[in-house]
Amino acid sequence: MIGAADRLFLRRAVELAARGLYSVSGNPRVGCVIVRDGNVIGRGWHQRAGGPHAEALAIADADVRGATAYVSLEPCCHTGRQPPCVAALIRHGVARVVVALTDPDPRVSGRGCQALRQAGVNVDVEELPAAAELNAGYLKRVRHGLPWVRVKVAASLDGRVATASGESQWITSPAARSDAQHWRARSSAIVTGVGTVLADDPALTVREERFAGAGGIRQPLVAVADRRGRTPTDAKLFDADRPALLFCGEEAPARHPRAQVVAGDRAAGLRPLLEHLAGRGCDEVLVEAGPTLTGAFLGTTLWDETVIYLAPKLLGSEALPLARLTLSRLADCVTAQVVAVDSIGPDVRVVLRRVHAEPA
Ligand code: AOF
Ligand code: ZN
Repeated sequence: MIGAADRLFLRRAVELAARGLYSVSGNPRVGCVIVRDGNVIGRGWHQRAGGPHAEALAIADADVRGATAYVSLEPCCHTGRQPPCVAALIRHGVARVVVALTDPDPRVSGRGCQALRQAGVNVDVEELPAAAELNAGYLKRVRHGLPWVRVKVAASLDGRVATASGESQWITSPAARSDAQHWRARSSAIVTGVGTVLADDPALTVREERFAGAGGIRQPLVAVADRRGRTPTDAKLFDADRPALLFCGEEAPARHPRAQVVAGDRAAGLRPLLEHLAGRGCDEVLVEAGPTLTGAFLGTTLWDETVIYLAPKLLGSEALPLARLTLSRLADCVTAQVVAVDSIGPDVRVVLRRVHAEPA
C-alpha cells in the first residue's frame, strides 16, 4: 500500500536523481532516500556511469536495518561495473523498497523487485511520470536501441536561421545562447553536419561552470554527418577532450587524423548513425545543425523533441529556413505538440515533442 508520505519520499528520490542530470550519461539517473519513522536517514544519487549506484551511497550513510528505501529506479540484481543493489539492500536489512520506475535493462526488468520479494522485503511499485521523464533517453535506448533525439534550432520569428549569404551570428540573444548550453550539457552526444562545420566552425562544447560535476565538466561526444569526409583537421570541434566521430559514405578516406571514421553506405544514413551512438551508450543526442540536416531529421520519425529559440526579428523570405523540407500537401506537414513556452531574455523558447502516429 502506498500513502501520501510514500509519494513524497519517492518524489525526493527523483529530485536526488536529477542531480545527475549533467554528469550521468550512458546510465540512468537514479536517486535513493532511506527513511525510518518518517525521518530521512540516508540519501544517495548516481553521479557517473561506472560509479557507485544510488542505493549503495544511501546505505553507506547510516544503519538502515528495518528502514524503507525509496528508489527512483528498480534496484539492479546483476553485477555490472558495480555490485548488485538488491544484495546490498537485503544484506543491510532494509525492510521495504518503494520503486518509481521499472528498469527495462534486460538484466533487471522486474527481476530486481522479484529478488527482493523472495528475500522477504516488501516491495511497492508506484510509477512516477517524473522518474520516466528524467530517463527518457535511457528508456528509449534500452527499449528501442535508439537515443532520444532532441533537435535544437535558433531562429528568427519568421523561422529563418541565416541570411541568404549565410550570416547567422547571432540571431538569438546571449541569454538564449547561454540557456541552450543546458541541452548540450545533459546530452551524451552532439550531432552536426559538415556544412555547419565548414560555414560556422562551431566548438560544440559545454562551457559554463554551472554544469560541472565532481569530475569537472563532462563534454558530450561529437558526431559529424560528413558523407565525403570533408571536416577540416583544424576544426574547432576537435579542440575539446572528447571523442569525435565522422559518419562518412564509402567514398570518404578511411582515416582522419583527429576523429574516428565510421564509414560505409549504411553509416551515411541517419538511423545507422543513431544506432551506432546508442550502441556506444548514448541516451540523449542533441542535433545542432543547419537547414539540411535539421530538415533530414525533422522529416523522419527519428526525432523526439525540438527546442526552438525564437528571436523577435524578421529575416525575410530570402533568408534560410530552419529546416529544408519539401512537402507538397498540407497533410504531409511535420506535426508537433507544444510542451513548454518560456521567455528567455528578449527571446522565446518553445519545446515541442513529435506527435507519434504509432502507439507509444
Ligand atoms: C541501480 N541504481 O544507481 C543505477 C542502476 O555498470 P553498472 O554496474 O553501473 O550497471 C549499469 C546498469 O545498472 C544500468 O543499465 C541499470 O540497469 C542499472 N543502474 N541501478 O539500482 C543505480 N545507476
Ligand atoms: Zn544498482
